[in-house]
Amino acid sequence: MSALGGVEMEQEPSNPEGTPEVDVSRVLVVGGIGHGKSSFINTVLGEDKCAFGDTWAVDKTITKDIEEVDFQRKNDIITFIDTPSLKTLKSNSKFLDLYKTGFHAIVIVYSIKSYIHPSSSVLKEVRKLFGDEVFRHVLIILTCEDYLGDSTVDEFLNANTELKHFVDRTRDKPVAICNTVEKNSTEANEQRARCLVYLESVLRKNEEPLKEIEKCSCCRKCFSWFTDIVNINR
Ligand SMILES: Nc1nc2c(ncn2[C@@H]2O[C@H](COP(=O)(O)OP(=O)(O)O)[C@@H](O)[C@H]2O)c(=O)[nH]1
Ligand SMILES: [Mg+2]
Repeated sequence: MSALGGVEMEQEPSNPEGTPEVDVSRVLVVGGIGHGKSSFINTVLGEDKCAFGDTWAVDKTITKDIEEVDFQRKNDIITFIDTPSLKTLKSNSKFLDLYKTGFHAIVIVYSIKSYIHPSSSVLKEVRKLFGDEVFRHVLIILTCEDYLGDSTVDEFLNANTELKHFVDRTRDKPVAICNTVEKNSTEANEQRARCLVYLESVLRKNEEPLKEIEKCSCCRKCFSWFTDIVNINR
């Protein structure tokens, strides 16, 4: 079964307890502190479920730990996974458990606001953590569109070469949004719809989630066989 929303099912499959199974897509949301990860989730949900706040000046995260927020739709559920600093994820047991199950999409939230901490280290961290497979699963959300002023998204990308190179390897264009528009306004509803169209495009292309590759459990043995062979040949 795909991780897609909006797909009409003729007959709903059921689990052993007889309750209908619902498609669940897990969407990991990462990015620098204060770039608007939690606010982005709230924008898509249309309500403030994730705590957010202005702490960029002191590099302190409002989101203290991984938080899963379900977005219940007609035919499926999108579980957004809000995160604190990306650097802490490698040692976060909750993250490591979720990574074993896999993520259907990874949203990198990158702020246009120029004086905020740049996200280039985040792009490096993301590649280090997930490898080049990540490009198939990434959607880049540019927050603080309200700070674009008289420039365009393309001009912003051209001025940020590292981000531009990263974007060139992803399958979809970045989506620029403003998280501070009034919830339920026409503009807010248009933004939600746009984010979901792009997110679904990533989900549709990836039936298999991006997950941690199991390490060979016999590595110690393999290594001892290898050293034996090397010693025999001496
Ligand atoms: N002007 C503006 N402020 C934003 C935008 N997105 C987030 N913010 C503000 O930036 C601050 C940090 O947002 P938050 O979602 O907590 O960032 P996180 O640390 O990445 O989760 C908050 O005060 C938000 O209101 C945006 O698109 N425009
Ligand atoms: Mg947050």
